[in-house]
This record gives sequence, structure tokens and C-alpha cells, in this order.
Amino acid sequence: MSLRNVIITLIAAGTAIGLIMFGDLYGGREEQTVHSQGNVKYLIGVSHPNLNGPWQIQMNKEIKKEISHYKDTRVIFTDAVQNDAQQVRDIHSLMNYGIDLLIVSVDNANTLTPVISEVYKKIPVIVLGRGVKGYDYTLYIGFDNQLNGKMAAKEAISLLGNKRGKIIQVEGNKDSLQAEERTKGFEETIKRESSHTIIRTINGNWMRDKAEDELKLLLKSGMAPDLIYAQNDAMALGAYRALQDFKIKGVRIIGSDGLNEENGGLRLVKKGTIDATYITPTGGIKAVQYAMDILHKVPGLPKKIILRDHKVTKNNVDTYLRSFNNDVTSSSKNKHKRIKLGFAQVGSESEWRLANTDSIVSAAKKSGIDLLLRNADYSQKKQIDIIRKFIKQHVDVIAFSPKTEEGWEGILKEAKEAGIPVILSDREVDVEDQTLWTSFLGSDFVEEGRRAGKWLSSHFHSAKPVHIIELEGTVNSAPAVDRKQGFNEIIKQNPNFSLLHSYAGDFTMNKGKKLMEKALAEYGKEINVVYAHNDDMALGAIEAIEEYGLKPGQDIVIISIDATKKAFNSLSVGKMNFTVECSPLLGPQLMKAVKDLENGIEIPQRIITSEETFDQKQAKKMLYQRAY
Ligand code: GYE
Repeated sequence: MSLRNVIITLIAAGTAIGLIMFGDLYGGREEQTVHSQGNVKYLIGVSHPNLNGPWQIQMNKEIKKEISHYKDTRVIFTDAVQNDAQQVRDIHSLMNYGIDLLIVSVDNANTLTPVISEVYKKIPVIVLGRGVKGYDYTLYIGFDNQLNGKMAAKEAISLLGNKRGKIIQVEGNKDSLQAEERTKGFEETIKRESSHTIIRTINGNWMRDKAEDELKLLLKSGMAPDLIYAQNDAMALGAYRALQDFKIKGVRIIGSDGLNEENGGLRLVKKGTIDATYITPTGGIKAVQYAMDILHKVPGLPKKIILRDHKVTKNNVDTYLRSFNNDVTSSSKNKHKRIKLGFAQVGSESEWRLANTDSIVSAAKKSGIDLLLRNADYSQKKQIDIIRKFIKQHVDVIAFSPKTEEGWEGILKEAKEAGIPVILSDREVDVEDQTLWTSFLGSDFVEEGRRAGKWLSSHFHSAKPVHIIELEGTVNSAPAVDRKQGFNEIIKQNPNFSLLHSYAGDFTMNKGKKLMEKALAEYGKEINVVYAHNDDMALGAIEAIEEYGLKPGQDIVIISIDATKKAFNSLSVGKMNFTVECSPLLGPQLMKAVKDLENGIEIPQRIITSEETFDQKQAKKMLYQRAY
């Protein structure tokens, strides 16, 4: 019998002995869920960095509770007890048990990223809560830690008022991306938006006692903070205890996690121990739900799920306590009423957009959702009018693809006042109040730009200068702004690369051709590369290059984004060199989000789609499989 079957048998037989034995071998602590007998189809491994922290314990509870709904699945937990090397060993041992999928919560991204990349080559990996570097995983579920730090800074500024405050920051594990990003968000916002000073940053390693001890040393040295920002509630409580020890009163304290348990953030705010906390969902339940979708090979799953965190202060803590204590699950409004979704499509400017519209229409039909889809013909004013009409029609949910990032506060406030949630599809908006929209569903455009730049760097090795023309998408649109940023981030690292000129396009083939004609007239054979923000403009550029008498894909390298079928045709015949996928097939995920919303289930703040890249060889092989 294989080791995997031994494990499954031991679990099914309800004995923990076998696993504790294994646990002894590896030094970590392990436990397993015991279910009734039954045919076990899947074995999931869950690797925790440390099951001492309250947030991690909550995550574990959620995973256990959710996994109990799946009778054909078993799960093995490991706890590295805050030892990074041990967590690597734990992951190896889980692999030796023959697990089908790994859920891993990461503290030290530097130590864990390599082993997770290795595992990802063999089985699906869900990274939960705290991130790893790069994209070597199937799905990341967490929240926006930089935004968490930014929100804490804004609360600190509000609590300190006009006086120049002295702040002590208590960080989590110094090697964790989560701590790094929270610190970045907090420090940048304090510096940019206030005259307060962060007089010291100490490391509490997520633990209450360590935070207490470190802070006592500072207070003993005579340091007198006006506010303490701790990156979790456990360390915030440690700070409180240190202040109490020195009989120091009036210092404001901000934490994060917002758990509803003894010494959890909700209770600490209720008691007035700390001034604010942020409910940061652990993602344990979603991790199990998506794990089962992955194991059942459900198509179109996202790459990243960013959960929304919520600020809790004395003004709203009772609301959250009531909702937790009533254990309100999903308060579905009316299960039988068909949902009405208003979608303000930005236009029909590209092949990508046509495929996007098709995906939304077909997914709505399959989901039994009444779709009102109106086309704004690439006019922001029309889009706003269409959304205003949806509000008058009392649709249940509004979704739209904002043409540009600016100018949406007004209409979004109208939707919010009407109590209609808004989902951003494929493009984001730039508004101060993040509660004006419920969720963003789309791609990581900055990463798309980086991928284009990275391929270019791998393609050009010689020290010869490489002159680049950039055909940008619509000015101030999220894809154009971010793809430019990501691409520049990479090419500026190579002294041989130079950007001859960037032309503002609008994602259309016609504009791509006209801009390329202009570039050829100005630079001619000096041009070595064209970087187009989408395939349609790249295809227009290819026509212009051929009419100019040069060979696209040979005389001039063509790289682009979207990965449409027409681009695959050009790649296959050597007229294009590389394209980065940006999936338009958002319909199924959009309808899932709409249904969850209507069933009272909180949907993630950001749902980032999973995408690949394609060179000529790959495109030739996959041409006939392209869905769009
Ligand atoms: O790349 C382009 C479309 O918003 C991601 O808009 C979308 C972009 C896409 O016109 O082809």
C-alpha cells in the first residue's frame, strides 16, 4: 500500500498515531481531520508557519469547518512552529504523503518561495494569507496589505488630529511580505499626508509577548509615543500591556485582524483597549472552496483573490459583534427572484472587447441572470448616462468597464446611495473612497507589461542598442497606464534599450496602423521593436510595416498584449514575436460574483485572472484551441 493510502487509511480509521509518528520524524506538529469512513478521493496538505497566532488559528478553524462538507476529501495540517526551515521540511513531508493539492500560508517569503515553486511544478498550490514572490502558484488568496497599512495610517492621522504626533510602529515577521507591504503603506501615507513622525519601528514577530517586551525597552529609555500602530491585534495588546506597566495613559493604539474572540481585535476595541482594528479575512473558507474547484478542474479560475478588510472602531464595533455573534451566514434576499444585472460596456474597439461582450452575454444566459447590456461606443459620458439609467431601472447589480480611471465619483455615489453594488470589469477607477465599488474583476496589467519587457530582455542579448516604439492604449485608461509602468520597470534595467517614442492610441487596429506610419516616417529603419498595448494596434502596425517595405517579426520585433486569435495567426506566420495573455473571458467569474452578492456572500475586493504568455512556437501549437 502506498504511503498516501497508509495516510488516508490512518485518517479514515480516526487514528492520529500514525501522523504524530510522522510528525515526530519531522519535528513539526501535525494533525488531521477525522471523518467517517468513505472513499477518499483527494488528500489536501495545509502548511502553517505557526499555529500559535490567533489569526492563523482562525484560518485553521475555517479550513477544518469547510473541509467537513467534502466527504471524499481528507486534509493534513502541519505547523512549523515559527521555524521557516521546518516549514520547508513540512512541505516536503506533505508531498511524500502524496497530497493532491497544497494550501500554504507563508511567513518568510524568501525561504518559502523556492520550495513552493518546486511543488507548483507537480501539484496545484494555493498560497493563503501571506504572499510569495512571483507567480509560481495556482491561486493566491489574501488581502491588499499595502492598502491595510494605508488605511491604518489614515486612522492614525484622524486619531492624532492637528498636533504633530510621535508614532511607534510594531511590525510582524521581518521576512514576511505582509509586514513589508503594511509598513510601506503606513509609512508612505503618514509621510505624504501628515506632519507626524514615526519615531521607531520595532519587530514583534506577530506575537504579543515579543511586542510587549520590545516596547517596554523603548518606554524604559524614555520614549513617549502618542500613537502605536501594531500590524496585528496580538501585538497591539502587547503594546497596551507595556503602556499599562509604565502607567502611561492616553496613547492611541491601532491593530489589525479583528477576530471575535478573547483578546481578539473586536473585543479589544469594544473594551476600549485599542482604538481601531481591521477585520482581515483569513481566506480559509475560500481556500477550501477554490481547492475543490481546482481539483475538479473547474475552468476559468482566477489567479489572485484579494479579500476586502473592514475598519472597526468604537462607532461600529457593535454592528460587527452582532453579525459575528448571530453567526449570520448568507442573508439571501429572495432566492427565487431573477437577478437583474446592468452592464455598461465601454465599446467595441477591439477583438478583445468583442470576446469580452460575448463572454458576459453567454455567461448571463447560462447563469439565469437577466442582463441589460448597453454599449457606450467608447464614450465616458455615454457610459455614465447608461449607468444612471440602470439606477432608475432599479437593477440589482451594476457592472462596467470604465473607459478611463478618472471621473467616476459622481455616478458611483449615485449608485451607492441607491444601494446598488458596482463591480468593475477589466478596468479600474481611481477614486479616493474605495467603498464606492464592491469588487474589481480583471487582470494585473502591470504584470502584463513586465512580462512583455522580460521577454524582450531575454530576446536581445547583444550589447547593440535596441530602439523601441510604444503604441499606448487609451490615455488614462487603467490598462494603458499600468502596461506602460510594468514595461518601463523592466526595460529601464537594460542600458541598451531606449524608447524612441510613445504614441497615444486607443486600442484600435486603425489607430495602430496610423501611429506606426507616423513612427516609420519619423524613425524608419532605426526602429527595432514595437511594443503595442494590445493586439489590435499591433496588427495595424504590422500592416504599416509591410506597406513600408520591411518585414514585421524580422526587421522589427513585434510584442503585444491580449493573445487574441488574430494575434496567434500573425505569430504563427512569423509576423509577430510575442503576446501576453489578458483574458476577456470574464463572464463566468462575473456571474459567480453577482450571484454571491445577491446571496449575501461578501465577494473579494479584487479577482485577478490567470494568464499565460505566447511566443511563435507556442502560438502555432495552440492556434486552433484559442477561444477568442
Ligand atoms: O487589452 C484591449 C481592449 O480593457 C483589458 O481594452 C482591456 C483592454 C484590452 O480594447 O484590447
